[in-house]
Amino acid sequence: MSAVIQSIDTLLVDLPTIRPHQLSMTTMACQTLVIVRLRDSDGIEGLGEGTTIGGLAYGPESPESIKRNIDTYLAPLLIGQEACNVNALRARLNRHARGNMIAKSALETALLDAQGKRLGLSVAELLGGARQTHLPVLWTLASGDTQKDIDEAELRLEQRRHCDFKLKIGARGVDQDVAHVAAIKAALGDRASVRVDVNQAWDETSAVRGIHALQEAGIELIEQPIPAREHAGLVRLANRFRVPMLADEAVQDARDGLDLIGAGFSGAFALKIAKAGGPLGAIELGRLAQTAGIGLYGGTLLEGTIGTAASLHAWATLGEMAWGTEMFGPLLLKDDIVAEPLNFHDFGADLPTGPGLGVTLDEDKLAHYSRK
Ligand code: MUC
Ligand code: MG
Repeated sequence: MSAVIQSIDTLLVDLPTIRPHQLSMTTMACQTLVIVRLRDSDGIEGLGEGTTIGGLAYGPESPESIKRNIDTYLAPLLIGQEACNVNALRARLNRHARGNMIAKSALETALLDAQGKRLGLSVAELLGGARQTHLPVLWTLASGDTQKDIDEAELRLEQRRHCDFKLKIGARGVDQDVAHVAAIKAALGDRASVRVDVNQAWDETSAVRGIHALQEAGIELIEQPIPAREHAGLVRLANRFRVPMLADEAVQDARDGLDLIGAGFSGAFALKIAKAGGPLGAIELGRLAQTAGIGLYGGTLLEGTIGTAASLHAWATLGEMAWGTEMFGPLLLKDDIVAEPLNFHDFGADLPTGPGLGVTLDEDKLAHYSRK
């Protein structure tokens, strides 16, 4: 079987969110998807997607830089190459281009989608096989208003859509944030697991004060309380508190994972295809964590359906994750660009069935939401 990569097109797709999504670094009213359409000489098309949060608010790649860097540098490295060997193509991208992990993730997703379609296998099957077909999915409460967040959580519980909630904090003072989180936990009680994501907003002293109060309030997991590069501080916090720490921005890929494990970190790692340059790198980090006894969490960079499906296929190969997943991205968006949305029910999402990602585009919607 052989095919050559013929063309790679990228599109910026702007989709409004269902409500403002308030995070420590920005408030989102819209999400921009960078959609990749890769076509091979045998007529097969692979789909990929890259997203970030709030332009340059979250990290060094913006939707516009992802598109430009794929168009100018990364696509030319792939065009004309044999399409079937994703490992070799991934190595080629990494050899010739540094960083740009979200752009690489979008391309790797498209390569896997195309190869799965070619072989008649789902991406999870291509990656060795799924160990779960319905994955737990939490919901993020980030309206910025305590009562609205409680009402939203009650609705999600009633719909049996989510029973785990992550609260985005760090935009306000520590005491205000703690009061907000404690009020939500008190309202939901034992009916829901409540976790927080500080998105690097605290220094270590504030973190000690904040985490102590959050632990007392019954919060179950503390995500990235301090800046990404402060590995030693994160290890100190993990050793100091009973409530576990979840490393997110601190652990991009297996290299970071090894550093944290070597420094004595205990707790959990958030895997994201966008951080690790695609599903293969995220699985490498996942396997390392499993070997070291670190809990797993399937993370999102608020991808739409294509990136979310790619992540679900990757997480499914890892077996049960101690902290479930947050693959709710498509539910935060007012509309979708795929023909059949993912199926969210009973506190989780079904793994789409193949071939490839198991996702097809709605061409009218894609045209409607694409940036002109
Ligand atoms: C992050 O930092 O975890 C995940 C959920 C959400 O609302 O933002 C993301 C990114
Ligand atoms: Mg996070």
